[in-house]
Amino acid sequence: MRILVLGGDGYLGWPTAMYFSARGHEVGVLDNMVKRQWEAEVGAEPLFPIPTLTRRISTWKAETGRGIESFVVDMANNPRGLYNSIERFRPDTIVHYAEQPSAPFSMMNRAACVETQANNIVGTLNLGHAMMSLCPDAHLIKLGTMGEYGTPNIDIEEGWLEIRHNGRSDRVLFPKRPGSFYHLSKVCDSQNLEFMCRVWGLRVTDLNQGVVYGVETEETAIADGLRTSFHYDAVFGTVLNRFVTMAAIGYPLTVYGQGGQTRGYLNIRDTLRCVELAAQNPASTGEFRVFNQFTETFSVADLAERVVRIATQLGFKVKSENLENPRVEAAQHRYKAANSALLSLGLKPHLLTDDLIAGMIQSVARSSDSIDKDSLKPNISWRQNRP
Ligand code: USQ
Repeated sequence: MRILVLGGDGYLGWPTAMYFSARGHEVGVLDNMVKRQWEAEVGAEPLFPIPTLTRRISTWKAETGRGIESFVVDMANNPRGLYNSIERFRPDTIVHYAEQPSAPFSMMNRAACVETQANNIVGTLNLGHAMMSLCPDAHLIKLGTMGEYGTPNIDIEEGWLEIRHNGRSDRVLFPKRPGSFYHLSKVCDSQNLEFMCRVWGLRVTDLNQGVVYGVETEETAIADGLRTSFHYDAVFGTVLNRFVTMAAIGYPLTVYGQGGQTRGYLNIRDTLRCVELAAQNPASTGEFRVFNQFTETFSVADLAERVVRIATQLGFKVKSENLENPRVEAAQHRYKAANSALLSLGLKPHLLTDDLIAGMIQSVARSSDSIDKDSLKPNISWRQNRP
């Protein structure tokens, strides 16, 4: 396949690019590097220093002999650049991660909210138009989020819902109730892409992904210079990555509220396999297909309890603390979400074992000197409204 990875400099984009390259596909990456700027704006530093994209691509070439083509383009603000890149690379598969990925960032203030939605929604609109003009048969694999659904009081299906109303039935997009301006941007993307499939006949797989954890993939382990950005700060770090970091330095684990929030989770290695499964089994012409991409569900309190127990066994001194929840989210709720589509395509999940948590804590502990404790404290409230 000729695979173009949009957002190829990011936490998931870079490992995805290497994963496909290692398996003999022609890979291109496109990124505008703005994530590094957003990180600088909020004072977030990844746990390990991350070389530039160009440097990582040359390390990859030196280690494996395989090339990755790169395009530095802002998809939202430079549609011409996007069209040119697609015209030059001629992808048959496009994997789209090129979005602002943090819920807290999107809730920080008006400017960050607008930037999140403009970047994500306009970028995706530009992409759909470029595909329609230049490669209408290519398969788009779009990273959505389980957070599009929110926490409804009914079972969550994979994107679509059969409904009966006043004696009639129909199949509609599952009703969405997202929990941040970021999650809401992905809902808009889903609606726009479904429209493009229905009206233009594009082929799209929307991967509604849960919370990703993990530091290492087969390819990042090849050399230090190939590592991906691991964030633990309160803006860009996801909850389990944060908890293992806190455990590694004896910082009380920051459980928001009582920790009753349940979410779907998956290992970063499974993210790559899920994207591969979607690419190998593309959506049909005109199909807007949705897969729920997570392997297990946990409450925040369960995760904190496990990390504290395992860290204590390893000899770390650690506890968890219940903070007033800076977010507006249900404290206790139902969470029953379908996730059978990727399993039936052959996904063999890497489940969250105690050994894996122990390995993550030990791996982070090796870099504990560079952890910035101040960035662990949550300081963005969902209730604020700053200009
Ligand atoms: N939480 C804590 N303590 C923390 C951090 C988070 O209790 O220190 C709680 C949050 O309140 C939330 C849960 O943990 O209930 C998950 O938070 P998160 O920051 O790990 O994940 P979230 O904001 O939902 O976003 C992350 C990624 C996003 C992706 C999403 C998948 O940043 O890109 O779309 O996970 S999902 O959650 O399924 O929507």
